[in-house]
Amino acid sequence: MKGWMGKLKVFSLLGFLALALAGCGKENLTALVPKGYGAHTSMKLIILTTIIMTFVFLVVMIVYVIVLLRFRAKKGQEDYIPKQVEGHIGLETVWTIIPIILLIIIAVPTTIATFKLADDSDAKDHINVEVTGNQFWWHFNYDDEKVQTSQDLYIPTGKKVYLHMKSSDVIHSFWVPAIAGKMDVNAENTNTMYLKADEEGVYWGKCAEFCGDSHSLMDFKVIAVSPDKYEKWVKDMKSFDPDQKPETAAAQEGKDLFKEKNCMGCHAIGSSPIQTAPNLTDFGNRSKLAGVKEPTKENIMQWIQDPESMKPGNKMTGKYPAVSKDEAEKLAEYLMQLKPSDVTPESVSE
Ligand code: HEC
Ligand SMILES: [Cu+2]
Repeated sequence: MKGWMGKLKVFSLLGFLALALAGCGKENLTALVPKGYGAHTSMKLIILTTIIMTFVFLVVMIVYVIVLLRFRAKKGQEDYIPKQVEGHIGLETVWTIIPIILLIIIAVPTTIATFKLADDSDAKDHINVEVTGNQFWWHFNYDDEKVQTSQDLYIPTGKKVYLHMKSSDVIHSFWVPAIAGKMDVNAENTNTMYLKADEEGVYWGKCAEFCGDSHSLMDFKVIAVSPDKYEKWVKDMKSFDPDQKPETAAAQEGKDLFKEKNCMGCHAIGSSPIQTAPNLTDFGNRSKLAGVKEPTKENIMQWIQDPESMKPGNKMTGKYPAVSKDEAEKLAEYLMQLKPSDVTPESVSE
C-alpha cells in the first residue's frame, strides 16, 4: 500500500510539473516555432541532436534492460560470477568510435551553421541598425536612415537586417527566440548578427545575460512588417517634427512639463542621437511601457511618479524633480499622443 502511495505522489508531481511547464511556451517567444532564418537553422540542429540523443538513449536503455534481466542473480546461483569483460579491446573500440562518429555528425553542421550565421560580408548591401544594450532597455539607431527608436525594433519581412551590437554598461545578450539565436552584447567590442523574419508579427525579445536588478524585465519587441510598411514607417519617423503642437491643452501642458521637469535632459523625442534614456519619438505606439508593462495611462503615470516600483534599479529613479499626480497625467497625455506612424505593433497580426 505504502509503495503504491509513493508512486502516486511521484506521478502527481510529474503531472503538475508538466502542467506548469506547459505554460512556459508562448508563441512569438519560442525557438520551437521558428519564424526567421536564424531560428530555422537552430531548429534543424535541435532536431538533429535530439534524434541522435534519442537513439543513444534507446540503445543504452535496451542494453541496460537486457543486462538487468539476463544477468540478475538466480535462485541457487547466488555465488555465480558471469564472464568478466574489462579491457575487452573490441568493446572498448566500439564504444569509443561510435560516440566520436555521432559527435562528428553533430559538430559538422553546427560549425557550418555558426560560420554562415556569423558571415557579415554583405552587410553594406542591407539594412544596418546599431543596437545598444543598457541597464535595462534597448536602443536602436538606424544610422543610414537617421531614425532613432528604443524598445521596439521595426524590420521588414524577408530582408536581412544587420544588427551591430554594443553595450553602454555591463554585458547583455540579445535574444529574439522565434527569429534568431542569442548574441552577447559587450562594452568592449561590436558583435554583429542578422535577423530575417519570414512573416509579419510582434516577436518578443529578452536580455539573456544576467545584468542586474531588473534583468528579467529587460524585454523588447521585434516588429516585423511588410517591406512597404517598413518604408512607410521610416518615412513617418523621419518626417516627425518634435516641435509640432500637441492636439489637446493637457498634452501641451505635458509638453512644457517635459522640459521643466528635466525629462528632456535624458530623453530625446525626434531623431536626436541622445542615448542616455529611451528615445520617445514613437512612444504612443509602443507595445509595452518600459519593455514590460501594459502602456495604459495609469501605468505610465505610475512609471513617471515612481519608476522604481516597476523596474527596480533603473537609471531614471531619483534623477528628476518630484512629479505630482496631476503633472504625471499631463505628461502621460503628452507622451501617449506621440504617434508618428500608423505602422504600429497593433497593425500587424500578433
Ligand atoms: C536621468 C535620466 C532620466 C530622466 C531625467 C528621466 N528619465 Fe525617463 N527613463 C530613463 C531611463 C534610463 C529609462 C529606461 C528605464 C528602463 O527601462 O530600465 C526611462 C524610461 C522612461 C519611460 C519608458 C520608456 C519606454 O520606452 O517605455 C518613460 C515614459 C519615461 N522614462 C518618462 C520620463 C519622464 C516623463 C521624465 C521627466 C519627468 C523622465 N522620464 C525623466 C532616464 C531618465
Ligand atoms: Cu540585460
